[in-house]
This record gives sequence, structure tokens and C-alpha cells, in this order.
Amino acid sequence: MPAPSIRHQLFIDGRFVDAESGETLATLNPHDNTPIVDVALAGKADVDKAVAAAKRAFPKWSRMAAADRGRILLKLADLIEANGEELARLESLDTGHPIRDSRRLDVPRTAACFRYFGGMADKFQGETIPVEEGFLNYTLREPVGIVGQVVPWNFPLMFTSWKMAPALAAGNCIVMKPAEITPLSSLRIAELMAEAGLPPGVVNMLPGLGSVAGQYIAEHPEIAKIAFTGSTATGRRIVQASAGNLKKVQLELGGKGPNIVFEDANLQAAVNGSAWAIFHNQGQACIAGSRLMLHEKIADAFLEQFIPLAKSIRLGNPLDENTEMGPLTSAQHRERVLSYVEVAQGEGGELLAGGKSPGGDLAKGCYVEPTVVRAKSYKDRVAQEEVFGPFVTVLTFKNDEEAMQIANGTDYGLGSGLWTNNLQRAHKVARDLHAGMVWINSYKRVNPGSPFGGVGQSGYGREMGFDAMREYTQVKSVWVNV
Ligand code: TAP
Repeated sequence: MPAPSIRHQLFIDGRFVDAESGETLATLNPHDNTPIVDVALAGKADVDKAVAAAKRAFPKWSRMAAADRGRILLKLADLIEANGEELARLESLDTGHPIRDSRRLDVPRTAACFRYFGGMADKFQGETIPVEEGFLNYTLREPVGIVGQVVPWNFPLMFTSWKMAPALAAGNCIVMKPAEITPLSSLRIAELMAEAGLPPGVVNMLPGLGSVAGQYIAEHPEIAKIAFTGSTATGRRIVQASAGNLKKVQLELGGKGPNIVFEDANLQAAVNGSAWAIFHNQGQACIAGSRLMLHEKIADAFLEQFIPLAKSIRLGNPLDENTEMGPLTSAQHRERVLSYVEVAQGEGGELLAGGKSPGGDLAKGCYVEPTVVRAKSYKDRVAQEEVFGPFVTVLTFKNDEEAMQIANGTDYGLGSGLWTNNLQRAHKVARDLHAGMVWINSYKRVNPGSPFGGVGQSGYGREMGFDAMREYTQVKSVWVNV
């Protein structure tokens, strides 16, 4: 039986309610595929109800003093910290994140993001513009209106804050759909929002199927903007569906992050950083360093350290404090990740580590061993397609020119990293990488103040920082005849 505190209904207009259809779907524990709780599944009628509630809430919420909106977000951040252990356990149970990561990263980052945008609410402002004599011109930054937000299952807790915090700080109302397989932490956040004083209707949380609730949010004529995180294929569908009412669209899509190790890098730091880049969260990260690009002079020395490190990662129950890597989030996804081992071998690639599910106690869960493959060419599928698991593709290069050709040789452009002690090379490569984010002698750093997003097939728009506030507002120019 689920713990009584696990919320499993839709959150509409400040209340937990069943879906109109009465439909539910069991969310599973990926450690052993046992059901955690049956969760209500939103349909079109529920989306309509949520939009109506958001419409009712919008006039008051959008005109509330920005500092008061901010205060609610600050209180929410405090509540997230106060309930941090419960949230961490819920996230680990539902997604498979190791509890040490949920405690150390997901929960504090979620609180930090709400706190950052709580502080931002009354600091994001318009401008006065010098125009012709006899006129005063100024701009207002107005909220967009009702915003649809659709997020995937890899970081459900953190994504509630990345998506909702700037939208709320700017005065928008929200209809959010978490992924159907990981709705639990988002529902708990909705409950904490009510406790923090968020008025009913400002945030509505609708677990449901992407093809039903997600698609309808994208199509809905009264939703002014859609912010989406997920696969590039679904991103395209969102763009098409949102054309009807010309929604503003923000897309955070897939990636195939190049992580480049030059011959002059600090090898130990690069080995450790590269393991973090790909294996954190079981590799289920859009910014994962999934293409490990090694200068041919140091490739062997690097792999001599990297492969034993990959093999030493402790897999186990995510609720065990000693676990370093948990299960993937679903059995279906585990099969997809493992299918890429065959793809690699079919292309003449070499399996250097992992490539299978562990046996024993973990056989019932969605586990995959840390997997390292060496590809023949950067044009191979394993070097081009997002695997989204603990699966890294090794490529080698001869010189900087070839490194750039390989690094920029995919349609994606999200996270990227490089390891070198040459300052000039570092900045030159950072400039030339086709990517939304570059980490130098590091990988996968995020902060609520630093813009996050991609280029090319990785999407458009930015989360975090002032850029996120621009995404969630529109400019009105006011002319005064003086
Ligand atoms: P998707 O299948 O695209 O699902 C993402 C979300 O979209 C889920 O909530 C899904 O609902 C929903 N959805 C599915 N079909 C839809 C439709 N026709 N209309 C509207 N919504 C729909 O992605 P995924 O496989 O779960 O997530 C992994 C992907 O997300 C990877 O490609 C990863 O790179 C990307 N990602 C990107 C970023 C950034 S910031 N760029 C961050 C994290 C992840 P259901 O799951 O309920 O079907």
C-alpha cells in the first residue's frame, strides 16, 4: 500500500481530484517493477477544467505585486527544504535516482531554483527608450498568460522548478503535465505550493499520457505558450500542434554531448569528470557527455583508468545510501538502451565494458551496467543517436581540426565539454562548438542564474536566469505624448 502522503490525483484549481474519466495508471518502482500507486490520468476534459481554473486565476495573479509573488516562491523553497528528505525518497522511489543524488542534487537544486526566481520576481523590469522629442517611450514586461508545460521523466522534481519558477515569477498561470511514469514528486510540489500560499488555479498539475493530455495542451486554443522538455521527435509534434493558435514555443530537446579530452589535459580530472558526465543519473540526461572524444595520443592511457572506473560503479537499490547508480526509469527504456549494444556491434564497434543488465538481486529491475563502446566512425548511429542511458561512445581524433569536425558532426547542439590546460585552445574550442552550453575542465554544471538550452535539433529558448524571464514575458511598448 502506498504511504498516505503519496498524492495520486490530478491537482486542479487548488484541489486534488480524480480524472473525469476515472482512469488511472500504476506508476512503478524501477528497482523491481512493483506498483507504487495508481495515478489519475488526465484526459481532454481535465485539461479544459485546468485551463478554465488558470483563466480565472490569471487576472489577480498577474497583477499581484511582483514581490508578493516572489515571497510565495521563497516560502515554497523553504518548504521544499523542510520536506527535503520526503521529496528525495519519493523521487528515488519513482525514478530510480540514487538517494544520495536526490538528497545532494535534486532537492537542493529544486529549492535553489524557486528561491532564485522568487528573488527575481521584482527585479525583472522594462526600459525607458530615448525616442523623438515630444514623446516618452517605455516598455512593460507582461506575462504571456496561460502556459502549458510538458516535462519528461528523467529529472521530474528539478524540472518542476526549472519550468514553473520563472513562469510564476513573471505572473503566468500554468497547466503542467509530468511524464506519466514519474508524476509523484510533481504532485507533492503542487501540494507544497498550496501550503506556501499559491492561489488556486495558478498551477494545475495533470499527470496523463503524452499522446492525449500532452497533445491537447499543445493544441489548446486558450494556452498562449508551451514550454516542452523531451525528445526531438515529440518536439516536432508540439510545434505542429501549437500552430493552430500560434503559441509561443520553447523547446529543450535531445543531445549527443561531445566531451573532448585533449592530449594536454589533466588526465585524472578528465577521467573522473567524464565518468560523471555520462553515468550520473544512469546517463538519462539530455546534457550527458555521451560522445567521449579522446586525442589519440592519450586514448589508451585514458581508457586504462576510465574502464576500471566504469566497472567499479556500485549499482543497487536507489534507496540504499551506498548506491552510486540506480536502475533506468522504465523497463521499456532499458530495452531501448540495450538495443544500442547490438547497433554498435553491427557497425563494427567494440564493446569495452558493460552492455548488459546485471543478474542476481537486480535482475528484476531496470538496471543496465555502465557501458563503454568504441565506434569506428563518428558517423555511426551510436555516435549520432541519443541513447539516453549509461552508454558512452568513444571516438578518437588526431588534431584540433578533426576534433571540431567530430564534435560538430551531429544535428544536436546542447551540452559539450573539453579538457585542456591550454587557455587559448580552451576558449577557441568553446567559441567554435555548435552547442548551447560548454564546460571547460568540468562537465554538467548547472545553476539557476546560467542560461540552459540548445541549438539546432536540441531546441530553442533558454531556461534559467534573465533569459528565462524573457521567455515567459512579452514586451509592450507604451508611447506617451508629452
Ligand atoms: P518524450 O517521449 O518526448 O516525452 C517527454 C514528455 O512529452 C512526456 O511528458 C511525454 O508524456 C510528453 N509527450 C509525448 N508525446 C507527446 C505529444 N504528442 N504531445 C505532447 N506531449 C507529449 O521524451 P522522453 O523520452 O520521455 O524524455 C527523454 C528526452 O528528453 C530525451 O531526448 C532527452 O534528451 C530530452 N531531455 C531534454 C532536456 C533538455 S533541457 N534539452 C532535458 C531532459 C530531457 P508521456 O511520457 O506521458 O508519454
